[in-house]
Amino acid sequence: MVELQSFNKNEKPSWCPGCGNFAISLATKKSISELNIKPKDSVLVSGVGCFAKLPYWIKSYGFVGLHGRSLPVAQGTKLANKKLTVIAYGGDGDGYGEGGNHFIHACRRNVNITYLVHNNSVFGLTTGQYSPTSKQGKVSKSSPLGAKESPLNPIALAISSGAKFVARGYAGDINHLTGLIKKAIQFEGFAFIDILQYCPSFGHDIKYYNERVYRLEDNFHDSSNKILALQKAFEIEENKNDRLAIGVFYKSQ
Ligand SMILES: Cc1ncc(C[n+]2csc(CCOP(=O)(O)OP(=O)(O)O)c2C)c(N)n1
Ligand SMILES: [Mg+2]
Repeated sequence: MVELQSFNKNEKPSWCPGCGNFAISLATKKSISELNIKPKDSVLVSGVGCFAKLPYWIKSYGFVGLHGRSLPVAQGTKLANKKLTVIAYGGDGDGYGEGGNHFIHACRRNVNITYLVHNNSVFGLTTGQYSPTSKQGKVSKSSPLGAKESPLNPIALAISSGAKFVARGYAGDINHLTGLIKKAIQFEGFAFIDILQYCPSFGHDIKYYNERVYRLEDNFHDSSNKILALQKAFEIEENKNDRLAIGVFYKSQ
């Protein structure tokens, strides 16, 4: 039995009070310990952003790399030692902007790692510029007249790029997120989870997400059907009530 406490460190995280990163960090520790994986057998790899500090504060092996480049390091780590549990972390800016190309090809390549993207819809560390997942019209320091681009759809992009485990989690539902991360780690191949993350300083608050998030599991979604999964993925662009589904959209093995 591996205790959750064995992943704890003494240093206190420097994230803002109320940041969704605390919940994602806890869900990571819960998932790994509940799967009986020891700190010495786990490697957490990140890039650059607020999210990217996560490996500092979890007792395991860790690598904080370049902006948008966690995936090449994580895939290389796994290829060098297949016994390790490797989790790569991205931000919506880091992973979908700067690292977008790595994301597409990691989906195709299907190396057996887990990829968690902390999606707060802003460049948080650089104080709130609009990001690839910000809504059209978002007013920010870098888009004073409103963002012109339409937002990227990470779930649809992953499915159409060949990923075989594609899910969306929510930082405000730690038990559900822990369940998803455990499934992703157990999946034999590249497993991707886009995680909705509240950002009290620059993005949406927890209330915004609580009003919109619902569980796919409660809606009889068939995650083995790629077309249905894509249809669900596009719901975010079409639904008027702004509902945000969480759960496994697509899984094929
Ligand atoms: C190549 C490169 N470009 C830009 C930056 C500046 N930079 C540092 S953090 C960051 C934003 C990160 O945003 P995101 O990935 O969404 O993570 P968050 O801070 O929101 O967790 C940027 C643009 C950098 N460090 N390196
Ligand atoms: Mg971000």
